[in-house]
Amino acid sequence: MRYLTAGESHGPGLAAILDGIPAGLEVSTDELREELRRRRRCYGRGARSDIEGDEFQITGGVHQGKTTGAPISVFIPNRDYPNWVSKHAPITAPRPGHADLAGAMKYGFLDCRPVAERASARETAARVACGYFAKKLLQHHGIKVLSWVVSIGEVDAELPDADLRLSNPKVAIDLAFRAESSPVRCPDPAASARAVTAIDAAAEAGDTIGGVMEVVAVGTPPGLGTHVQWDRRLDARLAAAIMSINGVKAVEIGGGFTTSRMRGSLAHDPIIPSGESPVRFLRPSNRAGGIEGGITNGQPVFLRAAVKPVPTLKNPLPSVDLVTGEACSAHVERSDVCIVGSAAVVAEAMIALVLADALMERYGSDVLNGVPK
Ligand code: EPS
Repeated sequence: MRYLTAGESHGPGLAAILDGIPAGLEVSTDELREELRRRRRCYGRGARSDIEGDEFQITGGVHQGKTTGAPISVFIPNRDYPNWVSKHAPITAPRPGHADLAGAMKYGFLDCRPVAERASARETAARVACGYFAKKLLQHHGIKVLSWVVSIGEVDAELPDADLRLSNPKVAIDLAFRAESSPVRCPDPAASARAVTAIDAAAEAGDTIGGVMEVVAVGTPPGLGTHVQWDRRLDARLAAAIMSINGVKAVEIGGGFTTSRMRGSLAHDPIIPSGESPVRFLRPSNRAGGIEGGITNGQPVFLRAAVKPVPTLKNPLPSVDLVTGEACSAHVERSDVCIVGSAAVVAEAMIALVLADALMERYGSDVLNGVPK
């Protein structure tokens, strides 16, 4: 399975092509619309999320509500485009933390606008569109990808113990369910309210705020990914997929950094016979995050990721004007104050795309029934 996106933040729109979804998968435009809405709607997003409706056109690969096996193509027009067509809005004062400066140096621009336009997290709408089809394929095989936010700035949610979140699918399903009704995708209502206050305070100060999210795939069969080559290890592929999300600066799998402080006898998940014949294996904990040796082991696949604060600041940091070489303040424009909840929805899409790819690698077929249940 492979996919590409194209398009700029304020250009005519975003395009995505997803290749490798088998024929016969039932899909629905209402469900895809809802996925795009989940990404767009999150407290802390800027005015742009009110402008964009993320209406889309499916222009290939789906016929009468079912995939055909051909590449799926989706186009998401930008409603804000007409307001930018005649606007010449150069960015000559790169924003620290943004792609502006690194991109300008790489491509030899004195105006960072072309970099900023493509580096914009607007692009993640196209990834969520691709992720929808991957999620549907996984769902067909009993796999669900879920997410929630555990902290915004210094506001920590009170959640069930990490060991339970890692290993118990019911706990994960409940947390993700509760996250759906939070404005910041945080399952703890009290922390959610404090996060909203923290976002308002950051906005008031012309500042921005980051956070931490968790993503889990429940129902994952054993045997996805492999230890035999570094780039086919599933943990490497999942980490790369999450790290590619705009603003993500750290990824952990399972117990992650916490296990580094434990002795091996506590860090690893014992293997216990189930008492059934043929024997099945019980794992009383899941600090491995569902992956050992780069291969899924049948436990929930669990990731945690840190999202940095958005680099566009109303109260800007020092910068240098690329044209004059003089010290100045970084470029200021309309942006988001907090994107963590939206990033969690994008993370679901990215994880779904990696898992669907790995599932097709192992059991792939032109048609849906190629994968044993
Ligand atoms: C973004 C800046 C904002 C966000 C945009 C990402 O756009 P604008 O500068 O037009 O206000 O709204 O995100 C989206 C439009 C989206 O759909 O996620 C940025 O600089 O990354």
